[in-house]
Amino acid sequence: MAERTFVLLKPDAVQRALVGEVVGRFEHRGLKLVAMKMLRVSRALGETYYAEHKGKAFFEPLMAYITAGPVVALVLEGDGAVALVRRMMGKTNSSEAEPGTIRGDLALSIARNVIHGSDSLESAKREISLFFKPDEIQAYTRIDESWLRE
Ligand code: IDP
Ligand code: MG
Repeated sequence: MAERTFVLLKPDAVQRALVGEVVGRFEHRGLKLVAMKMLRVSRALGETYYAEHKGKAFFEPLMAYITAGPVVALVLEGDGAVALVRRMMGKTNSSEAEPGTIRGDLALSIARNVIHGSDSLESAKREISLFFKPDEIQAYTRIDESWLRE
């Protein structure tokens, strides 16, 4: 199976109408969209999802942000998907993210940075299972797949 990664378009992405722009970048790069849903992150889900940041100074603002409005969760599939999505996202601190990256083109601050993407294969597995049931992930062949690699 091709590598899978988890992406969350955060509440600012939805409010700023950036969902199509960001999903389009992944589609155009060749990553396959295999799951997508809009939902509201509850406090409980937010705490589990961001457990690694519990106790940090920005944890409470982060909880307020991530639960503030609807989000869009995605699973993307492709060769090296985890690292590729991280590179396409750019640095956490959007004011330092390179132009051409999602954060570098679409955001200005470290706190409101549009997108989350898994930072490792292990995180991807954990995050996908937090947001999706196995039967919500689609298996299909994209019509351009034979053109994406030699
Ligand atoms: P990442 O999203 O690039 O993986 P993490 O360090 O895992 O970055 O932080 C998770 C999220 O917490 C960030 O995307 C951002 O929304 C928020 N965050 C991280 N560091 C800060 C900070 O110093 N101030 C405010 N928010 C932060
Ligand atoms: Mg992270």
